[in-house]
Amino acid sequence: MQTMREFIPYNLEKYFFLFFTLSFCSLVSTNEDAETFFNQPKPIYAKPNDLLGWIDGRNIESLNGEWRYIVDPLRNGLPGESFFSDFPTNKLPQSEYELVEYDFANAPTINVPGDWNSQKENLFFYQGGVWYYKEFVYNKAQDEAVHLYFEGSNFSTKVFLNGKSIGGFDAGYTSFDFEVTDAIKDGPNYLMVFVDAALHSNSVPTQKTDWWLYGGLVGDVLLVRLPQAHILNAQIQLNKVNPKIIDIHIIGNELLAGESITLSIPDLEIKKDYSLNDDAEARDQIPFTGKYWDIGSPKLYKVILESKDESIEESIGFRTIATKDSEIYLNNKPIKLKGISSHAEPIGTEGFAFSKEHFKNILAEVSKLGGNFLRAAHYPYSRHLAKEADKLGILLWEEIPVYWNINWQNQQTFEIASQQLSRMISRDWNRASVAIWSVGNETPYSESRMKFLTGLIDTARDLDDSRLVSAALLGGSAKDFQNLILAIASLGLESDIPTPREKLVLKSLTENFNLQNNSSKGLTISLDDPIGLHLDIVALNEYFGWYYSVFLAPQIQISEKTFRLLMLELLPEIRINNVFSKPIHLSEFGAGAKYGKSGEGIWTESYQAMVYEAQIAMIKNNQDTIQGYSPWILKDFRSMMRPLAGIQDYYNRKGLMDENGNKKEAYYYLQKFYETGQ
Ligand code: GCB
Repeated sequence: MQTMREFIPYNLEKYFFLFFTLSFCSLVSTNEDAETFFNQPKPIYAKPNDLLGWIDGRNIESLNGEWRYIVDPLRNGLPGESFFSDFPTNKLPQSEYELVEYDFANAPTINVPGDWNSQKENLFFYQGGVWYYKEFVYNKAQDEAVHLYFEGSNFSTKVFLNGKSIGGFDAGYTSFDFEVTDAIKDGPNYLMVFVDAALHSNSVPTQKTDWWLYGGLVGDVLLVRLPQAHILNAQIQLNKVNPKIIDIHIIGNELLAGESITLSIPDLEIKKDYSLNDDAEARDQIPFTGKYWDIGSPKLYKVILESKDESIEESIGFRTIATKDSEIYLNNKPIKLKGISSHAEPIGTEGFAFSKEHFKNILAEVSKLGGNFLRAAHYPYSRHLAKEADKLGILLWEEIPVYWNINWQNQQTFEIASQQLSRMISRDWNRASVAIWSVGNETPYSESRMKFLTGLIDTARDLDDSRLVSAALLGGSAKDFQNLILAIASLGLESDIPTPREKLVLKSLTENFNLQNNSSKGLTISLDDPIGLHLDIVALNEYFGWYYSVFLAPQIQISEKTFRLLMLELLPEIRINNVFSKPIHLSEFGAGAKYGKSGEGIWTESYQAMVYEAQIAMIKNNQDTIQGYSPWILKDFRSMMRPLAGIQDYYNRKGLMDENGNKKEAYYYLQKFYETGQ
């Protein structure tokens, strides 16, 4: 049977619909054909290409700047979504009598790159759909391939050029590009991008995160002009095992198969020709005789790749990063990662960080702190982060937003996470600064989580075996918490902190557990999350000085104050090891403090400083096992989970500085430790 959808010409359909629904509502709703009014076929969006690497070395035209935008919470304008779903056609009324219910030419403007939440007051909490619109002129060149490159778009994106669907991509924070050679016109063009910031149970991340879910085109939008046969990417890094060898892997698009590519590194007097095989790839190993990229002396070499039609270049540093037993080695020398964690938020400005300057400033703070390492939590940042870190000689941990519990069993969820991981890697795999790929943060154990994470770890190793793989693991098994309670109880018995009533409680607790003559004070935590077997570094997020007291104190009926104060005494005596004999990194610890708050109790600068003092003492007592630290966090950051008025006001206050860069007391404790070891 011919359906109504086939029967009615597209443009007439919505008017037909209005007429019919108004007059024959009940009839229509029982008619099988009417289904098509409500469920119009949704287009299938093409997937992006394998990521173009070396993007800054290419012939690019920026489409950054002011774009028009229309907020579309009901996703009305999307083809297949409703009867008003023709936004991409950008229909312009030809007379005063024509009804078109959108108008991009007169819509307000917004800056790209940039999130919408910080640019528009009324979109501060907004997590829905927004249309972006940009006109630009393209001057066609013969035999050219043209790509549209998006550095990052949060979180689901659909791209239309001159009314034509180009493709879609659902992995937020991640770079992607589409070839648009057939859709782009010589002369004026219009580009529309629908960005939907809604998250759901199958997305990565899911709806609940302790950071601001900034929506929009949060990275550069670039037009890339390439020869039709072009280099797709190339990985050029020191061999992990033999630091006297550079591993070369050049990847062309299929038209480059059989063609020749010249690689040169002028400062090393290297010039070599490669003929790409049938898969348009070439691999080689060549001797390295130069100077290592290192912390504080970040030597970079200009590397050039040339085919007959193109020449691209990047600045690349050469170093090795490896682990042996429980130590980490940079260029074969043991190193401690003295770091700090961050979010992609500039210091002193609201919103999502995207520019070179933003990252230069963040990294400058790592140096001022005396650190050599930044944990870029919890998702990929702009490429500028690693480029700036390369120049400054600071090591990086880069991560994907596999955060807390996600839908481990869903194939689509895995697909999104593995896109985020593989694109982050293939974008940054020449950055000497990047030392660690992290596949997730605080993921509770389950069999399906093990399968999911080992899948990601394998992907990371397949793509790049020159770096380390880690994940920030959850601290505190039931057994650890029980031991923690008992350690607190025996400490409390000999301390003035508990009240007489609390002492009685602690006494009976220790008697029950036969601990009254226990001479060994302290607590040993042995990390044994089985995912550790697959990682190079076992990383732990622990909140001894902050969260644990909240739920453990009531369990043993002592006050949170008593528990906290005992905890601070116990902290230096805690020993941390792992059953895998691998290096341990403290990927998080910290406490909340409102800048300028003095007096007693939590949220004060002095309480936060006490936590840092105790944590640092603990680290010093664990020098043989703990090889790195990135406390939480450099700066107070926006979080929808943190509403406490007067203190948080939608900021997570665990920063060593507030959002404007004002340093809290704890900052100086960490700085002293990093600078003097004390
Ligand atoms: C964590 C999470 C981080 C949170 C932090 C906190 O363990 O990894 O995303 O922001 O704790 O402040 O609670």
